[in-house]
Amino acid sequence: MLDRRQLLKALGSTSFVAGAGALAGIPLSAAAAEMGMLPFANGERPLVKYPQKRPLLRMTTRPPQLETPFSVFNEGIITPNDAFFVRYHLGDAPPANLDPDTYKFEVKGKVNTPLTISLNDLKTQFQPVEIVAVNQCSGNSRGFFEPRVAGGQAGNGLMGNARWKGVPLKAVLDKAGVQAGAKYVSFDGYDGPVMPVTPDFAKALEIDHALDGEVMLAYEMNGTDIPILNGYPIRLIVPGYYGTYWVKHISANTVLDHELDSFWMKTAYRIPNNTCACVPPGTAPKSTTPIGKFDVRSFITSLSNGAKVPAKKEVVVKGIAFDGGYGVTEVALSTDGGHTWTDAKLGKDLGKYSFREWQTAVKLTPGAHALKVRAVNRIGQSQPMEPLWNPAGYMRNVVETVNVHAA
Ligand SMILES: Nc1nc2c(c(=O)[nH]1)N[C@H]1C(S)=C(S)[C@@H](COP(=O)(O)O)O[C@H]1N2
Ligand SMILES: [Mo]
Repeated sequence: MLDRRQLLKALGSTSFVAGAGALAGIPLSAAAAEMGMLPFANGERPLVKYPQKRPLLRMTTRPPQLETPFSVFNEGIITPNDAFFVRYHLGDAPPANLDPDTYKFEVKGKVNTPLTISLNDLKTQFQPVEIVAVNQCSGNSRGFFEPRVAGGQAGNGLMGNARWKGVPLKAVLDKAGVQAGAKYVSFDGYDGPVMPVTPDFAKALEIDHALDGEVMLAYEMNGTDIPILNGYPIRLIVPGYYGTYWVKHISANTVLDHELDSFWMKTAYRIPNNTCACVPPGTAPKSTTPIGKFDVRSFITSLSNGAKVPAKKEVVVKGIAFDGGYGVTEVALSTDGGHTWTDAKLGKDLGKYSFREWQTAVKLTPGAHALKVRAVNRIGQSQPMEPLWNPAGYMRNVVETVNVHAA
């Protein structure tokens, strides 16, 4: 096993691959030889093994950005830490010097008592809570956009579901004493840009959201330390909201009496300001608003496109569904391209922010079948049959199709 300090050193070095490759037991160059294929033009990605990770589909090298191979989602509804996707914006990530003994973050701004909290303080001075919640990048599935759009060309693997343990942000803010007139809380992490002109990554939530008791400063993921690449030692959990708000390696929480004037709030991560968050393909929205909660999604995980299945025999089809936290109440499967639908059986409920497993048995006549899956949540939101489009390639949630051949 690698020592944590060695890992931190390797991950923090500017030449990540060289640094990590120098560590004993990580056959980086050998693992990188294998290729994965995402189902769109230019979808070839090397499967690369990073520290604390199994081989994942590498999107970029600096910063490391890794996509989860889709087959992982058929292994169970909790995504293992070593398979969880990795997304960063800035070249200098992950940060160096994440020493658990000296790590601390600040609580400042419009508070009565500014605080500096160490990792040990967070673990020992507050009551811990747990929640199972999906983290999904706004640009998950961007590679499927037609016409194509700029940004990380991801398949469906920029999502994952984990059990997070930590302290409600509310408990920490209450201890500092939020002052009257507070409107937002902004979050900063220890990673930074390589060039001073690049805007640092910072995000903000409205004060009521930050104080809802669910937003969490997490220090454990699936019963163990959060992997370095997923925000060690402390990251923000914003259940139901896109990953952009889930700031990693938290360095400061700042209570503001005004909107955060950051590139990452004002320019990036905005969606068309309408109910579908969409515009006609190739056009620009008239006005935009910050991205918020997940829309409803569902996937078949047990069969992949082009699969051969036995005809006239029961085949169990299974998959996952999730939404922005109202809870999935219904999943239906079609074996005839969406003409008729059969309700699937929902699996164990790990909470309204978790993946929900579903399954149903089908019998197929010999020949080609387009299997489609569609979920509905507690407030009746569902998925469109045709993909919606927006210029940033966010929030894809079309009814997915898996083409199989029964014989
Ligand atoms: N410090 C920091 N936190 C960050 C980011 C970042 O670049 N720096 N990217 C965000 C984005 S856009 C996403 S989708 C999630 C991804 O979380 P993961 O890498 O643990 O999967 O982290 C978020 N938190
Ligand atoms: Mo993201």
